[in-house]
Amino acid sequence: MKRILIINGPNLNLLGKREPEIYGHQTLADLEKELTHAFPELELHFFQSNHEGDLIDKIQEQVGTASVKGIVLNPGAYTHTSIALLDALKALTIPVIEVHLSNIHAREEFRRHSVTAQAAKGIIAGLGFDGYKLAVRYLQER
Ligand code: CA2
Repeated sequence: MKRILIINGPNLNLLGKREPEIYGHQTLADLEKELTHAFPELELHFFQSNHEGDLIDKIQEQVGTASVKGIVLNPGAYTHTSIALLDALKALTIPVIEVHLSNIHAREEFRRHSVTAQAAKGIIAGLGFDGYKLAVRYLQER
């Protein structure tokens, strides 16, 4: 069975609990439920951390193993700052799709640049949970 890893970065554990006007009313648990329901034929693994080093460790676990076919990554605010995360992503040979719930290009200036996108196969921003579904679908079909 095809295994896909979905990684969410800092503060995404707060989804649905604050700032619903930007991130909606649904929680991270809702996202995981929706994806699991939408892709019964896939083995989806979920990981969320507020810590840069833990995210890097999780990415490094995938280096040199063929067990995961691809990663859907929302790096949260590390998107805009983390060269360490970028370096970890560059060591991967599997595809990474970067996803953002909000349209980062329509927000504050500091959110318009993604440091990590350089290592991504593609990026999806602004489509909420649908962005994760499209990313998983892409990894499933490629
Ligand atoms: O739009 C996205 O998915 C972001 O990656 C979300 C990050 C933000 O820093 C990025 O610029 C864009 C923030 C994570 C969610 O933060 C929350 C804070 C309070 C309540 C709910 C979510």
